[in-house]
Amino acid sequence: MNIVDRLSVSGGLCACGVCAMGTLLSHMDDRQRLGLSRLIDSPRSVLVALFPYLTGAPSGNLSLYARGRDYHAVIADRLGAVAKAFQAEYPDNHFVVLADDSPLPEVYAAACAGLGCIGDNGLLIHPDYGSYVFIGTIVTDLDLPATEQTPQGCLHCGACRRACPVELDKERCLSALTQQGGTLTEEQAALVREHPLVWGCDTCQLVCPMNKHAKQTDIPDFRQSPIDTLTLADVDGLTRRQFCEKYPDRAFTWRGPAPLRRNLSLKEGDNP
Ligand code: B12
Ligand code: SF4
Ligand code: SF4
Repeated sequence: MNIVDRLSVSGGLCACGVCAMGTLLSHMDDRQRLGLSRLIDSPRSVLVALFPYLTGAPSGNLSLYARGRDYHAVIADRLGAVAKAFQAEYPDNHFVVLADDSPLPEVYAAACAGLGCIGDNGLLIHPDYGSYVFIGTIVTDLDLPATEQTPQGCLHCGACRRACPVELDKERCLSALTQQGGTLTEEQAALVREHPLVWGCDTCQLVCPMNKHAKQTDIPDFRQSPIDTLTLADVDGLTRRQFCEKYPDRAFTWRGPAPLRRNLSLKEGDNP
């Protein structure tokens, strides 16, 4: 069994591939290259794994990505165990697990590893799971053959751009706006008030035809004890510590309760 199949089997993953570091480096700026050089000497290959997270109907006011266990922890657990096994087998090589907080342009890495296409909404779209996938990587100084396959591309149908409240302007993206701290401008506050969610944004994914028949995830961490909705009463009066204790291991806790309190107040009619 080759290393990609082993990653897939031992990590319980459905979609894995390899991107040659040389190809990825040509899409990285100096800051990203410097960040990578601090993590590993002479990186040669990037093993890329997708973690589907769709569990069911989209009702609720939290983004679909933030409803189950925090994906950073899920990816660290799963890819960490695989990297440990590889390390034992290749003691002279190095294996660094990364997810999200990573110098790698992960969407591009996943496309380069043959796992999907990049949609006009900036997201990686897998043929079966659509864009409802997280991306995790293992960077290694082992030379691995790159995966060669070209999945179906984005239809360029324009549905995501038409549905997006900010015309896919990533500087004004509602995902960022709902997660950032501080006071919002009037224009920003109006956008949040009209937005269906209080954390994250799924609009450009919900309208994407390539997500119409997206398969649901089998990963138990994303299926168990989902939190779909929060109310102001859930977060009001909590210190950051109390908030993190009340909602441990969730992707919506890292900024503390303030952005959620502000967003919920805007939507429930109070002055934040
Ligand atoms: C920063 C970031 C964001 C920022 C983007 C801010 C900005 N000004 O660029 C914000 C908070 C908006 C964001 C939102 C989301 N993100 Co994000 N994000 C990242 C992160 C950490 C870095 C991306 C980046 O800036 N790379 C560096 C720049 C230089 O790369 P780039 O080639 O110029 O462009 C990247 C992005 O700008 C983005 N992009 C490209 N075009 C567009 C267009 C729009 C409108 C937006 C918003 C983004 C976008 O995709 C490129 C590849 O990463 C990556 C993880 C990673 N390390 O790659 C996750 C990542 C891209 N995000 C992810 C997710 C899940 C989301 C959300 C779906 C969460 C949500 N439901 O609210 C939204 C989707 C928004 C969207 N349409 O892309 C996943 C994507 C999985 C997938 N299927 O592709 C990633 C890969 C994290 C992970 N490990 O799974 N994100
Ligand atoms: S909505 Fe259409 S244009 Fe946007 S990512 Fe999906 S297929 Fe591509
Ligand atoms: S996540 Fe929301 S605001 Fe951001 S690009 Fe997609 S639809 Fe637009």
